[in-house]
Amino acid sequence: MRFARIAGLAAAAVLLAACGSGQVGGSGGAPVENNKRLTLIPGVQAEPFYISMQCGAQAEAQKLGYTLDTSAPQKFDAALQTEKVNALGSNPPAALLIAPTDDTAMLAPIQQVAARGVKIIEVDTSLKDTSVAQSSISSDNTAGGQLAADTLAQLVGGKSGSVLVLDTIAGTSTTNARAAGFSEQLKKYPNLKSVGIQFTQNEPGEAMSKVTAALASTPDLVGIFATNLNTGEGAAAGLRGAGKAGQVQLVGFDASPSEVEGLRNGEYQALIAQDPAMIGQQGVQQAVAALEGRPVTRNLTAPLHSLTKANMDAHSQYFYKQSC
Ligand code: T6T
Repeated sequence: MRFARIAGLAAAAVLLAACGSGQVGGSGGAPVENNKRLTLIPGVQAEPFYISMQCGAQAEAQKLGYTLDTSAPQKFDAALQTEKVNALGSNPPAALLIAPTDDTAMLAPIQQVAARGVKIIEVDTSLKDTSVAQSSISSDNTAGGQLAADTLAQLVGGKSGSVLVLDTIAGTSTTNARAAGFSEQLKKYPNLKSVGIQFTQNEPGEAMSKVTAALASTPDLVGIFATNLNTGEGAAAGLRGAGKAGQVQLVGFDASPSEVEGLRNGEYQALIAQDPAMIGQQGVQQAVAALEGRPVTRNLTAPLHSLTKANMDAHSQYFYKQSC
């Protein structure tokens, strides 16, 4: 039984916000008095990770006397997310909490909103360009990938074999960092050989096909690291379909209801759970600090939690929600 907790890292920098209380948002950068509106644009709608984030953000906004509305794209896709950003229009919120779906393609639309005086807070994913956001809150995804590699190596034990990594889309800062952290850490285990990182477009169906193909082409496959809930759900389905669930060790990321069920029934051997509600809560706190002229922390790291079948019921507070 193992329960690992990666504590939040300290602030990298402190910025002093330029504006006074709730005084931003308006076309052409014109201040709008008493703008107490916050908007959350997550990566995709109706996904337990972002629902949990929204729950944390909403509760905190209410506590601090702000409103928070959520505008989510139908798919995890930069073009669809850009439409949501552009739709903020000429009467934008005072601050935008956003999970950029692409670390480069989302720069221009977010910059345009920032140019109108809207405070930008990155939640979960981030842009490569660090000059636009006042604050970024996420898990330590590299460390999460490393933890997944150590966990998988422990599960496999002394056996030799191949390991597959399922990433989502190139340009997704979080899952790309998890895959890289995992691959680097795996080098510490000479009995385990990586067969590479495969992209799945964040589609469970694609992840399932990759696993089915890997099982056919790699008879010594001993483990899979799925970098998020969609890749995990696809991997679990692929293993189940081939009758290999529980034989090939599956370490997933996140803790969606389906993943939690899979952990209980032996399809996953471990899950690295994030704390999306805390990411949302801290995102709102940073937004409000920026709006009210208080110090803002440039980078905040939310904790990760390693769940196994043995410890999961004692840590059910880390399971993601379907509704608040
Ligand atoms: O793993 C989360 C999130 O951290 C990542 O950036 C994208 O995928 C999820 O939303 C889960 O599907």
